[in-house]
Amino acid sequence: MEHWQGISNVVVVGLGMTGLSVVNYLKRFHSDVSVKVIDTRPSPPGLDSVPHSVDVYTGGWNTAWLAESDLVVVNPGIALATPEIQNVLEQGIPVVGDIELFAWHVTKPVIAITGSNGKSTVTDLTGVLASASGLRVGVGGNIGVPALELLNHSYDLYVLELSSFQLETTDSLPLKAAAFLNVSEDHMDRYDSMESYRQAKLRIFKCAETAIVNGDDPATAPDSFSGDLVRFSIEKESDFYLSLIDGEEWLTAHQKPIVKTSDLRLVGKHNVANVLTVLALLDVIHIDLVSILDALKAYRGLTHRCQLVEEKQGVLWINDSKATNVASTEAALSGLTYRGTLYLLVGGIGKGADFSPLAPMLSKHRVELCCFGRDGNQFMGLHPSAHLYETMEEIVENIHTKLVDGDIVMLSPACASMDQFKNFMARGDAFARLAHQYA
Ligand code: LK2
Repeated sequence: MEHWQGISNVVVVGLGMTGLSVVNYLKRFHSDVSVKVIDTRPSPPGLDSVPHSVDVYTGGWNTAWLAESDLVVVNPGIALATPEIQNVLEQGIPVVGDIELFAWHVTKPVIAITGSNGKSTVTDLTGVLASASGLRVGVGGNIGVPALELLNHSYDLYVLELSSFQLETTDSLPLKAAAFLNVSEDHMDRYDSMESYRQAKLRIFKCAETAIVNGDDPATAPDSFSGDLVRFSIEKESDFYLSLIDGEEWLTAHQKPIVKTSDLRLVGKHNVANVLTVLALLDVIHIDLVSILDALKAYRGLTHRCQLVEEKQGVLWINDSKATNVASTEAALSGLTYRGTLYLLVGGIGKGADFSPLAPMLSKHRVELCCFGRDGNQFMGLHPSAHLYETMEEIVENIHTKLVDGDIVMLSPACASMDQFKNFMARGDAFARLAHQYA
């Protein structure tokens, strides 16, 4: 508890699920500190659930509270570059995120995953398989349950998905193993370059015993690292790689074939890389890879990730709402085959991305590009078929009468959702409802 010495006033900046988890954690485990909350939104999500003993300031900043604090806990949605936060740092007051508080508290082994794409799949599957091996596993962080909420239960192992924003405010997370899956453009509204985005993600290795990196994406390797380095690759021989044995693709761990690609329900090269990472993570914490094979072969992937939500009269409706950047939509398109037309729904908050890499891919598809949301117009030049709409509902109302056997309607928007939805999950649910309604 040495981290808490001399701390009596804590200010939590930014509510929502994460902010609320910080408040509840402090109330439960540090009841002697005074907790205040600031959220610049007039009525932030989670406001009703804040305990009465906690003072809340909404609709702006309370600089007096910040100046009097001994510790500021910031939400991942708030940039450290925000002037009010910079001011706090200049006063010598420490600024941390929820994951740093988790790090100060946790005593059981932790593994963590970051990357531009695939981190939720790797986190979820690692949790599923570690559970199948008999461990009590707490899974959360940037997906599902906030990390601090996991501390309310007794687990043998924690598996955390960490975003670059969470890593920016984390200094001392002790990790048995940390995996960095890939880097592609995202969050260019918050980073001034790809390199600063990459550097944020590399912080995952700061206190890691083993670093698991992508042999096919050198940007995932730390510039310097004193622990064990483990590589996965689908292109070349590595610790964990895809090898061809008698004409069949096998996922291989330390030269030992573990599972055939054709025995996995997850499809696509990116998913092979995801599974190789999971095998590497489990191997580092000494889970017998043979014992989890049945569970691995049965795994079907995440909700909102290339999920078939409706199939009627030969028309497939696919929810890939989790595609919040360009590479993610590219991955969804790369494996897709169909007889008819692909109605692709794109748009939302573009986060300063360059969408032009989608154009050459779209040109290979029989596609009708349906653009919506705040930045939907940014997709209009990518394909001659592009139409601009306000909402997904408007799109489906317009296209449903021409859908025929062999067509696909897919939401894979390459954008964040918060212009029209609470998050990508709410967007995916809305799409699934439209699919059921109009199919
Ligand atoms: O950028 S985020 O890590 N996640 C979004 C993305 O990857 O684009 C998810 C997009 C979606 O559609 O769901 C992110 C995390 C937390 C955030 C955030 C973005 C919190 C937030 C705004 C944006 O507000 C918090 C309180 C601010 C006072």
